[in-house]
Amino acid sequence: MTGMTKPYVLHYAPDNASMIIRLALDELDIAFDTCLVDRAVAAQRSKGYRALNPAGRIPTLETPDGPISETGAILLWLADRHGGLLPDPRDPMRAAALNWLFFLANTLHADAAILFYINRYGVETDHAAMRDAVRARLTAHVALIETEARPRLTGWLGARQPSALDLYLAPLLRWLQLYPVEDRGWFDLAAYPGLHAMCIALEQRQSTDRLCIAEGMGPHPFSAPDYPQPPEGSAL
Ligand SMILES: N[C@@H](CCC(=O)N[C@@H](CS)C(=O)NCC(=O)O)C(=O)O
Repeated sequence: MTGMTKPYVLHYAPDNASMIIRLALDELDIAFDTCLVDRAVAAQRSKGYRALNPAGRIPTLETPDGPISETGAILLWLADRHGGLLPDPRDPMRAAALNWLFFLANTLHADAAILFYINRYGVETDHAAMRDAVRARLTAHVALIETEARPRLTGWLGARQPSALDLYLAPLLRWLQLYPVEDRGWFDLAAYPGLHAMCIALEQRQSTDRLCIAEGMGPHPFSAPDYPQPPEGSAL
């Protein structure tokens, strides 16, 4: 019905972690509204936004149960509420899926954020060494996902129907190829054939097509990404 507010509102910025939640909502066929967080004016730190998410990070999803932030938590909540994105609590695959979901959230994503926001970590004279160390950590994390997680996650990583793990991982792999802008090119997705194939498979989904239109991304946002040209807002 026109004019009615939808129960879900995704606070987003183009090419930010909110794209993971956009994909998840779309894959679950859940109607949602979006509200741009204008990073050009640091709206993520505004009083209004912090009332929803005191940490001042993107995304936040407004739900009938209140606002939720933290990408992994939102994915888990959506899976529990709507099904499909993760194995059910009694499914034997649940253990491995949660293991690697938390690895994505608190290890791969967290370390990637150090590279993306290095100016927030210590003095500039230390940054070159830090970058090298973080790149080595990220390489090891991705290699572990390729060699250890994939075989343990049959049906839940790179399967025909994308899971929360695919939807979280593909954007992370995108960003490793693009950000920080001055560091582009160090990360080679083709070195991880299973993850490369997972990215290509996700690019066949209509959810990815709709994401690319909404956030101004090119035709291969995960396997051969380029910087977005969003219709509104800015990625950085
Ligand atoms: N732990 C948070 C991190 C989210 C995050 O890093 N968001 C970035 C955009 S991708 C952000 O808010 N950046 C703006 C800022 O830190 O000021 C999560 O998992 O959702």
